[in-house]
Amino acid sequence: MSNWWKERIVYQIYPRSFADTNGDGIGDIPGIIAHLDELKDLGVGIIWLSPVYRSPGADNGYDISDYRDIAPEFGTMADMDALIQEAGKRDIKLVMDLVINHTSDQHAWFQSSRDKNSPYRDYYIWRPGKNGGPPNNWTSFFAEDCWEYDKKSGEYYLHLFAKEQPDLNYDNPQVLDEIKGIMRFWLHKGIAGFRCDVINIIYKSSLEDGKKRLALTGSEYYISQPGTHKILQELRRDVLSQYDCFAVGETVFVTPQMGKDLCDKSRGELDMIFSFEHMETDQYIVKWFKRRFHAGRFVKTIAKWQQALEWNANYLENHDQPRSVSRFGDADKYWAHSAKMLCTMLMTLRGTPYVYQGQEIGMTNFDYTNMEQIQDVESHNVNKLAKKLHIPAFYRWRMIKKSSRDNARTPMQWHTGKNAGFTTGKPWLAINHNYTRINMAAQMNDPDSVRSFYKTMIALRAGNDVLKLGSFRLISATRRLFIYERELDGRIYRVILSFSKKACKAPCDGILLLSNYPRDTYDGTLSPYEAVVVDKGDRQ
Ligand code: TEU
Ligand code: CA
Repeated sequence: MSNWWKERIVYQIYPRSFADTNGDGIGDIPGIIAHLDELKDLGVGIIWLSPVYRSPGADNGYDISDYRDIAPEFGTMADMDALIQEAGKRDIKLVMDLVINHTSDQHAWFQSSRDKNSPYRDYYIWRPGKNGGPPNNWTSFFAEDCWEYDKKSGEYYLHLFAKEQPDLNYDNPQVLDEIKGIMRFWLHKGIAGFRCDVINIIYKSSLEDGKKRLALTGSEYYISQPGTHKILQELRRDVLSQYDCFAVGETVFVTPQMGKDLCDKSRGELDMIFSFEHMETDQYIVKWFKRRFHAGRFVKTIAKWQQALEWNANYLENHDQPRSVSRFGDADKYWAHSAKMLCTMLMTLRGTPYVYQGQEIGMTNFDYTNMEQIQDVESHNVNKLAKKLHIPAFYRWRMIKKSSRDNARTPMQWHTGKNAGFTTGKPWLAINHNYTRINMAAQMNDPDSVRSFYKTMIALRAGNDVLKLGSFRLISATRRLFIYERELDGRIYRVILSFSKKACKAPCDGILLLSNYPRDTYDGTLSPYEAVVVDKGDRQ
């Protein structure tokens, strides 16, 4: 089987915010089908679809109540089958989100497990309280306690995310059998793999008290445990290896060594992982305490992962992160140039590039002014917690505005018409007012647009083995410049990226392959946020 997932680029769709076809204000599967031609035109080879399974939506689909059904707001199973088929016709593969650390509390398994005598009791992690409180001192990802007391059973259940997301118990072999069945169900339908949600924390090796931490007390007992490796090997052996598919893991708090282990070919666990270290370079410990973006810290971290892993899942955005142009570029004066520079980096690093919906038109962070406009459960929990800690309202809003996941979840900006063309109804989450300036229609036919640049870069990578398969060599990573080379069979390309608002010097001989400014040759001086790729020819 070929490694087609190394050759293609992935486009992530967050269905709720993509395109609404029935006027209920929520994006849906028919909306995705309606835009497949645009994705094909962009050069997309794989779609990663954020969850569309049946779900009460406490965490926008990351709380699944039926893994074999589609949430009615997104459509029907017939719509889903049509999507797989229509994408297939265009040679676009579909990857589903596999959320198996937890289910929804509305899942039939969980509802049944609330009864102590149920055969499903052991599907989840139930424990009696200790000294009148929860079973241990762990804390959750979403700024809550991670144990919820259930009156009906007189015990607590573990939830590392929201209380509507109880964690599954992987000490019970039946749970893994269920997961295998679900995976086969979707692979049979013709999907091409999975993006595995928080996959490196699924196995909990102990439930004792953890070392007190500012965030995630208890995490030493669940981050990348041997039990998780065992599960992943079993899923590969019994399921993934039977299909032409790939698995990318979302892995939190991974070190390069953990990443290497998870992607080690001889162990056969995952094909690649999303790591987070580069996304954490503009924060202190937790993302709510943002520090000033420092390009040097950022690109040094990217280079470190490029060097450590044989193959990376490269990304600058997803549905949990603020928009990259607002965060790592300049959303004002150099909006287009910095968006194109970031695109150049994404498409020329070694690994599979992931583009998040809207990134290809340079969508920016939201322009909200208050908490009422926010939908995300995580933001609301953090607000509640900060309020309890007597943090003043203006400061809470400042924290949330910068880091809220809703920054990336505002609806797609398709054109200048009503609601940016996203819906004819009331959008579930407010649309950014800048849609009259930043939208797909305006960029589709403008050869100088951010989207056209993405299209060019994707095509360049697709037809170029040096960019696809060449080795990575770091030349320099400073607060202004990120310079590296890709080499294959002696052919060398040098990529020079400026993160500076001023002109910078970086001499290099060779033939200019491309720049995000209009120029025919490279004279060694970069304009603000300029990106150039220089073909240095064959090594002598
Ligand atoms: O995210 C896991 C995760 O750890 C974070 O990125 C998290 O969303 C949070 O922002 C930390 O501050 C995955 C999904 O991508 C996310 O949407 C889900 O909410 C979460 O798992 C639970 O399923
Ligand atoms: Ca809809």
